[in-house]
Amino acid sequence: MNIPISIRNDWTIAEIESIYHQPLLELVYQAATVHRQFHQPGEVQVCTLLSVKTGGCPEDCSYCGQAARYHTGITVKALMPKDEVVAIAQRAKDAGSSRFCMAAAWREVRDNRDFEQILEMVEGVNDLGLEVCCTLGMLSESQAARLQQAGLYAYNHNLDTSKEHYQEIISTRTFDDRLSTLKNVRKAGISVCSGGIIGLGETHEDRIQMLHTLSTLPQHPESVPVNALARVKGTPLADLPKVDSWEMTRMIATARILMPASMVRLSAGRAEMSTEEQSWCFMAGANSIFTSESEELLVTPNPRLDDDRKMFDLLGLKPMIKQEVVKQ
Ligand code: SAM
Ligand code: DTB
Ligand code: SF4
Repeated sequence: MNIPISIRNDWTIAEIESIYHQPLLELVYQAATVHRQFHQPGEVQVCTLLSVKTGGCPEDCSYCGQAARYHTGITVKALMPKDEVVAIAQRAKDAGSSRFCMAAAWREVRDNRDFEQILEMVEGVNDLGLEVCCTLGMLSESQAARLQQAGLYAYNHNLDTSKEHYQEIISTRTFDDRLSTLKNVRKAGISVCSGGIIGLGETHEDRIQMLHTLSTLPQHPESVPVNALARVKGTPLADLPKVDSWEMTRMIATARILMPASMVRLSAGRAEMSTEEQSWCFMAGANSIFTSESEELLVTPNPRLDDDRKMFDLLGLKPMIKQEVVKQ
């Protein structure tokens, strides 16, 4: 395969298959080469993730520890006060983070007081000079526009898996619902963050299909999180095998080649990976991670901030400085 010199939105399934199934070292070499054409390889974006509303979600996503219907023993928390969130964002900025992502265990945004509170949080975090991101479930066109007006930089909304496998994992909404929220986000001029999860019992073909959907969107998502299933006791997927880190490497490398200008985020799964295993993902083109003050992603463990600092020092990585925000 030729190394792309341009960004393509017309990838075929056959092309993606031949990239994905290459011998691993060839694949990583190719991805690392593409990575160097589009990015500074020594820079990794540090995104701080905060769960601003935890648990009690009405959806049935079978991987999720926050779905009300599974008995996962997590502590349910109502929407956090704005000042508390802004104080955490300030500390994240002081610790070197350039993006702050607020997550809520909602099916969708509703036009109510909670949404007004989220809009105030977005304004407050934006005023600190951080890139503000939210992940709140489904959004209408008008809600996306209001978030953009409040200063939202990016919106995270994952496809999770292929269209075909989606219905095995979630029954309370459809793959097309996900795509229509992404459309609303894009239309509002908000940067799109969308990726998926591996380890949900999907086939290689499902992974390829999901990457095909992402990489043939009219515009690639600016960020692509690649999550390994974080197995949560009490959820239907709790007993699936742990994702092998080479699978993460392969997925990240393929995403890097298909969407060369996007940020590819090594997301859930880092707590169960060694520094060596994570290094392969960085070599394969991952250039973004999630950190959190609580050392939990949302309800599952994430590496300690101190351990990440040591890893950055060891690998000669530095946190990426915030990109200039271009209002559209
Ligand atoms: N409720 C909103 C939604 O589903 O869009 C926003 C928060 S939700 C926790 C955000 C994303 O986190 C999900 O789409 C999924 O990709 C990821 N996620 C949730 N639980 C996970 C798990 N146990 N392992 C890996 N990724 C997970
Ligand atoms: C994403 O792609 N990964 C993050 C974020 N977007 C919101 C969430 C991962 C959740 C991992 C399991 C948990 O802690 O609940
Ligand atoms: Fe709810 Fe989001 Fe978890 Fe699904 S992934 S159960 S929508 S919090």
